[in-house]
Amino acid sequence: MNFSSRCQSLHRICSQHLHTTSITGPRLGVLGVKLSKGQSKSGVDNGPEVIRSTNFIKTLEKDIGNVKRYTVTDYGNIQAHYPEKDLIVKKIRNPHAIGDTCKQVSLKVQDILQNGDPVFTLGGDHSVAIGTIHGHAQVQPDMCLIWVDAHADINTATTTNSGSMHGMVNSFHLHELEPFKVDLPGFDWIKPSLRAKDIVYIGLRDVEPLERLILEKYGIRVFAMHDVDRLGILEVTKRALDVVNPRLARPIHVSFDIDAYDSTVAPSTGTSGLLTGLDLVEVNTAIGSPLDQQKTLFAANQTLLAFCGNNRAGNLPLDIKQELNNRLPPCVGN
Ligand SMILES: [Mn+2]
Repeated sequence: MNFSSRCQSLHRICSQHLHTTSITGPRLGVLGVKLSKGQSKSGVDNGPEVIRSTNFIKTLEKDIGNVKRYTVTDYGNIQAHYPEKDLIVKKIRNPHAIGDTCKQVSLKVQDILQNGDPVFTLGGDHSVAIGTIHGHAQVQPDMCLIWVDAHADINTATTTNSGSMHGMVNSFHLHELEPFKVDLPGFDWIKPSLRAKDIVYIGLRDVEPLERLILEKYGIRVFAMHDVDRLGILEVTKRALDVVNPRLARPIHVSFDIDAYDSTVAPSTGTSGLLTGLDLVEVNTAIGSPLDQQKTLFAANQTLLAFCGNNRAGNLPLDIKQELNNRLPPCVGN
């Protein structure tokens, strides 16, 4: 099974627990965030454009067979706000820019959710999730977080080696790490909104020693890449949901770093109705050969569609009963 059909299986499992059918189909809000200073490479701020260029919105609105056609609202982009002189505080780079931008992101995510649309946020680097998750939690305080990534992104301002804020996102969200908070310019607005039990990781394969310490000390559950290899992504996803959302009663935020994909394994997850926030981040087509770029964009496109229930093995037509009755001969031998 390819990763996309695995997502589809999960979508189906979750759909059985929910009433999902409606004539107009589900709604979806798309938001781009052109933020790149949470890490050091340029190009990732073009993520929203290049991901949109894969036409996933058009596909969701028109082409996915029996998966209900989505009503998509594109809320445009949030431009990063870069103060003229940013500070390096305790070796943290560009905190002011990231703090100010993520505040805008949080407020926009709140607006969109209150408008009734789940939010798919296109990064930008992973620091955008400081804003998306905060915003999501303000509107749906009982949400849980599934973090799909090669990295844990849970460094605090004191444990970080690189000083890059895309590796510190979850330390802003966890109550347990509040005592380690360092005052950074641009971050006076943020308060933790999750507990360690509300977050689960999938796909880790590059975790720093002090991050490992944080994960173990607070009992944060991790399904590393070797668990995905051993158990398969569908089983891992079921178990991960069982950790944070055993009755499938809580809204879900998935934060998906494209670097979770490696050459052999492509983890993903998907639900219907419960998934009210998704980030797709770190897509940087300024890196790699044209073929690398094409592959990355294809992965980005298929990931977004899979989270909406698309199956690369094919989707049955809309209104399947009528189609079968009208167009197909009866099945012989039954
Ligand atoms: Mn990340």
